Amino acid sequence: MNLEEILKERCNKSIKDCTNEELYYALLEMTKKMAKKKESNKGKKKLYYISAEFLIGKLLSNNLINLGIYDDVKKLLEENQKNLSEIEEIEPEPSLGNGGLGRLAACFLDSIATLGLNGDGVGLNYHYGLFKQVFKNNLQQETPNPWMEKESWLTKTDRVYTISFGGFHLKSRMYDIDVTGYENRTTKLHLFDVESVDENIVSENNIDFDKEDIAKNLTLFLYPDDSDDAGRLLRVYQQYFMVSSGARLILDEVTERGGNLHKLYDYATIQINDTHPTMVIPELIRLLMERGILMDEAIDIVSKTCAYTNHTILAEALEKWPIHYLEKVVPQLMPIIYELDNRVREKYDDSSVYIIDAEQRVHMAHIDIHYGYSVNGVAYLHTEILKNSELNHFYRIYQEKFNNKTNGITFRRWLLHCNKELSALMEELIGPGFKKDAMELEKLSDFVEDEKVLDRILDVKTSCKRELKDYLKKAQGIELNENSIFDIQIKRLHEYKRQQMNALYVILKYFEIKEGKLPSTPITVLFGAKAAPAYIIAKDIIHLILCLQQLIEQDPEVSPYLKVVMVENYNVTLAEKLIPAADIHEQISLASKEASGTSNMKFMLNGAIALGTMDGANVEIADLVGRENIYIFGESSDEVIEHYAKADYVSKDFYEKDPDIKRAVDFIVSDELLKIGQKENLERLYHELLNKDWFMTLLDLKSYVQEKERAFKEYEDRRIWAKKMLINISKAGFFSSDRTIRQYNDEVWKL
Ligand code: 26Q
Repeated sequence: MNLEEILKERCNKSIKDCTNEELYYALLEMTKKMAKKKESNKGKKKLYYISAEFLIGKLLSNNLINLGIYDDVKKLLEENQKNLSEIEEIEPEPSLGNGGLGRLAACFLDSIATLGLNGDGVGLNYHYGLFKQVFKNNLQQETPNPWMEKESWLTKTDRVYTISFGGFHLKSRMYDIDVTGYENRTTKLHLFDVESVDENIVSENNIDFDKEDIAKNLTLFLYPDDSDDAGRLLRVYQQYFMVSSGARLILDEVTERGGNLHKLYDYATIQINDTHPTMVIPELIRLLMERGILMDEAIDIVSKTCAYTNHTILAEALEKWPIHYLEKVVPQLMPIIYELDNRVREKYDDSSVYIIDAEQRVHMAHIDIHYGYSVNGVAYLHTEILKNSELNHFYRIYQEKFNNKTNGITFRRWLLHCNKELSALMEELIGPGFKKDAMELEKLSDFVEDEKVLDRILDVKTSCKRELKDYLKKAQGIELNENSIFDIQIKRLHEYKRQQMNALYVILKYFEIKEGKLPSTPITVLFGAKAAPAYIIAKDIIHLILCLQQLIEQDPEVSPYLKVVMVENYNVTLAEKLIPAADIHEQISLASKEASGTSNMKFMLNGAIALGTMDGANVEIADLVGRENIYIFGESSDEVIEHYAKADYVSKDFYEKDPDIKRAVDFIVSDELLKIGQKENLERLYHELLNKDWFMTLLDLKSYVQEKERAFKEYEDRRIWAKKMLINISKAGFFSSDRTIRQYNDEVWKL
């Protein structure tokens, strides 16, 4: 199949005469056909990576790279005066995830395919991904984000199931997306959808819809990672729909392959991505019993088949469903859940490990830990905290189940695709081997004293900054100065991630500039973040940042030296443009709260230097690059955990004893800002910081400011900085998701 033939059939035109849109759909068709022809692994045992989110991002360019035809296609288009980057713009981004957890699942599929493992993804086909963010009056508004068009990466299959809920049934159909591996096999992402879904109940500029009409709405929306009560019930419907469809698929495939359900674990292993798919455990037990297996054995079989990954220690993020929700949505599972709980109660005299608590809530993680064979955290520190504090009572019972799998990222998307210039330079220096074996990046350390190489690395960075500048100018009307320092914080808006601390730094810098203390190099602080629609304080923080952006923009005394930019609708596509352009990346979560982080790895790979706390995978990055090649500040996770235990952190004390902190916090409700922003939002945020500050912003503010100033100062010696960049890149190999997946396979899945 070649492009010309496809175009002839589709619109009877030559490449030259086609619009970019016609070319995009032809390339989509061509790529889909090529991916379908690829082999997949048909080994005896298969992994099912089941996840409520797969944040796959745009697929065209990545698929062309993985199929090994990117350069040829680009050349062919160029010969016909067409530009592949412009064609890529046509593709809508499938935003089928909130952030890290969903993006991780997508990176994992890429690595599973690249390593040629027998493993598929199982999830839901949301018609609207995560909401689209628009700014109006310096406030976030949410609008629907459709991504499915007449033609998309989805292929409709014949697999249909009837899924029963309390009082009604729904028909489920499976759609597939082929996931290409780098110059290797493909695997599949199976996304289930309700046949009766109805997009007509969604209006164009509002994400409210009839939450009661489950048959029409079940797969319409992906839930933001924090939600109101009406939404929560629908989330249970979504979860059960996903796991019941998935469980049947698994049992059917095992049977089709001639497998023996009594030995299900020899044919299948199920990785449960956080607690969202936990109901797969009771559902599989139920289905096995329906097929004649007795309860004892069914529980035993399933316990040897399922493995659980934990992505958070935030208590409020651990799912606990009220029993009456489950009684209403999935009454058929309740006898099994009661039985699972009873068995725990008979064996252990510790109410903290019960499945059903005294308030009649079902703790989903507890089901996973008791009735799965593996429990893993997503970075070294995170797993240690799980073992020693958060899940300590479980660790004492099941030491052998606990293991760490430090997250990783696919280098295909986060280097080869998003930073072609850097990738070409690497190839010139150390050959192409790093594309398949990321550890080969270590060879770059031979060049740390080579001034020519160091200068070229700086040139590549400037070129990426220029590219971002051009893009943001065109797409969002934003003006950037490529000769300023690009200091970037991109991630979901959460108080624990402390975007508010970065904003307070901006305020302090604004004061300094007003007082005539000018930075040697201008500074651009870039943010990208969506707040869950019901997360009030998170939205107030966005408001503060947008107000600061406007204040500084309008002030000719300050704007030449300092710029604040919050990009609109931060998503994977924007990340691919922002990350290569970063000089400094902010990883400033309150220590112990960020399980891993994965953007930290992407930035490192693209030659940016972290400014961060000793949290999540930052700890491992610091170990690898050494303290002279990273900027670390703030209290340790042990210290923070102790503050919580003793309840001895009082933000007002920090505010009162330090005049700089006081002045910065007071500025949130100053006349200058109130003229620009909304009194209600700014005052609420001010009071929150002063009286609650649950994530201890003021605790680390001083050391943060100090370390950031040190970073800016060291930036001035360009060669020394370039050396830090090169060392960061050379040590990034460990964070390839190929390594992570190999470890999962060797230690957990054993495919
Ligand atoms: C729960 C209940 C109701 C509605 C939504 C949710 C929900 C949805 C998504 C809860 C959590 C999430 C996503 C969590 C997440 O992205 N966690 C991140 O996972 C990354 C991959 O392991 C880590 O790197 C991050 O540190 C972690 O925050």
